[in-house]
Amino acid sequence: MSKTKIAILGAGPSGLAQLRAFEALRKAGVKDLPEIVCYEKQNDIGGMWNYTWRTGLDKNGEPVHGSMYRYLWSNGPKECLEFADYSFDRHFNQPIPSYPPREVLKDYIMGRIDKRAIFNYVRFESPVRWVTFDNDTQLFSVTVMNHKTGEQETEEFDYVIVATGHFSTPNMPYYKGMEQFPGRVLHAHDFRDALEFEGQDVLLVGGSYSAEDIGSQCYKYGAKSVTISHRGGSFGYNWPDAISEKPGFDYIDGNVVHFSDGTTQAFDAIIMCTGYIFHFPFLPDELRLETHNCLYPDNLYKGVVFQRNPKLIYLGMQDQWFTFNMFDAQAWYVRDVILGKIQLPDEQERRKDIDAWLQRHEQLDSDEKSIDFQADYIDDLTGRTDYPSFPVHQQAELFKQWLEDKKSDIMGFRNKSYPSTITGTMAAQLPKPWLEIKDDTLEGFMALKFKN
Ligand code: FAD
Ligand code: NA7
Repeated sequence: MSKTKIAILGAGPSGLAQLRAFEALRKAGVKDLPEIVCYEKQNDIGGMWNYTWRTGLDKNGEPVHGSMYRYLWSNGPKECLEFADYSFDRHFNQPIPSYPPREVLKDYIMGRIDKRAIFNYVRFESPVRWVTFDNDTQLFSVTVMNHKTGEQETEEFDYVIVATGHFSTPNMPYYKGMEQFPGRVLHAHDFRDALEFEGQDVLLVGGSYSAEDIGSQCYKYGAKSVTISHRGGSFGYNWPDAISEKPGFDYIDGNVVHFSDGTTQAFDAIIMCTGYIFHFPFLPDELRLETHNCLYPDNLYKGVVFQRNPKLIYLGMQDQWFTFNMFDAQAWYVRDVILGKIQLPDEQERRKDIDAWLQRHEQLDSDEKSIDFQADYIDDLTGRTDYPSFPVHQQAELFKQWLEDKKSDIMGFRNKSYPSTITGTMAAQLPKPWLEIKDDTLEGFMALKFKN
């Protein structure tokens, strides 16, 4: 009998979790594991966590995947994303603060990966171009552009696992007058360096993470004023004097923005923090997940198995309170489904399960309940595999504390420390406030004299 073949699309945290799930078995001496190929558009693993100065197209003419920017620090406590089988203490040999910068978090995420083993599976600079499924052979054909050889390649697989992320293709609305605005109009996806906006009056459009974080960054790095236009209401934060909130806006006239409350204001730049669209240009209609950013996309059994074709898997498609440990929980579950250790119920039973989660999802009316919902979802998955159990509900409580800390001090929440739910160690404290620490490099951060 020929070996089962699996294609993993993307080597970001989700795709890597899937590779690790199989690698864990190989290391344990399990024989006859499936053959795996992971196609990655970039020339490295790490997905969104690879900082790139590029915007627009990459060196191969492919859309740049990265939306992360310089000076990005973790937006939630690191204790909420700590791996059960690889603690921060183990990686850094000392307690570090709860909110590390991007490079530090990336170092941690990569620390537990056996690169030599993982690199064997990954074909870099190989964006997936097209996927089809043949009902007769029950096989997928995956066509990729191999930029290293300059040739397109097609291979057949039993399973396809889509792990291409969903915070990369901008949702860019149009407002009348944008084309005549004299300053820069950019999407958060193309924001790289807050220093560009030093001394400027900046408008941020959006009411979620990107707006609040890029707004805070611009303030930290010397913007003259920061205004956040939030069509859905207010953040409810105590912003410093240079940051203010406005409702939605109707149009732009020259450099003046006309807000829906009748007020007007002139700006030097507009940053559209209006979120991202789910974009799978390599999938035909019958295989494509259609959803928006939410905690439980429809048509995914257990949040991962595509309802119309259970040999097609989607990882990490949820909006994310939890990230890395949720991807692990998904990857271990998917692995065991593929290996036949977990039997999928029939289509009708799967539908019932999806509907039960969707019903609960519809009733979520607070951040606290949403956090518990995602913690329950993770619990449901980990209970079905041998993934080391971890105190996901304790991590949920930390997330709730984080929400409170943001409300009481939006510019100071990153100075807080929380205990690890894995080792019990209390995080170290920053030696001075986050607002005053401008160097976000791994070396710069680790050279800070943390207080215990
Ligand atoms: P991604 O990291 O997006 O990886 C997807 C991979 O697929 C990429 O490597 C990409 O190159 C590849 N790919 C895409 N298309 C193709 C194709 N056609 N063919 C082949 N390969 C392809 N999470 C946190 O936990 N903490 C944070 O502080 C945090 N901050 C964030 C800040 C920003 C600005 C953004 C955008 C996200 C942030 N996140 C944060 C969430 C982040 O998305 C996840 O942590 C994580 O990166 C998701 O992993 P993923 O593998 O699902 O997707
Ligand atoms: P999100 O969390 O999807 O939020 C997008 C925001 O953009 C949200 O507040 C939307 O308002 C707003 N939006 C969307 N369309 C419009 C239009 N047309 N006009 C005005 N405002 C609009 O995306 P983020 O980029 O903030 O965060 C994504 C990830 O990046 C996150 O997980 C972080 O880890 C980093 P609405 O709520 O629909 O009224």
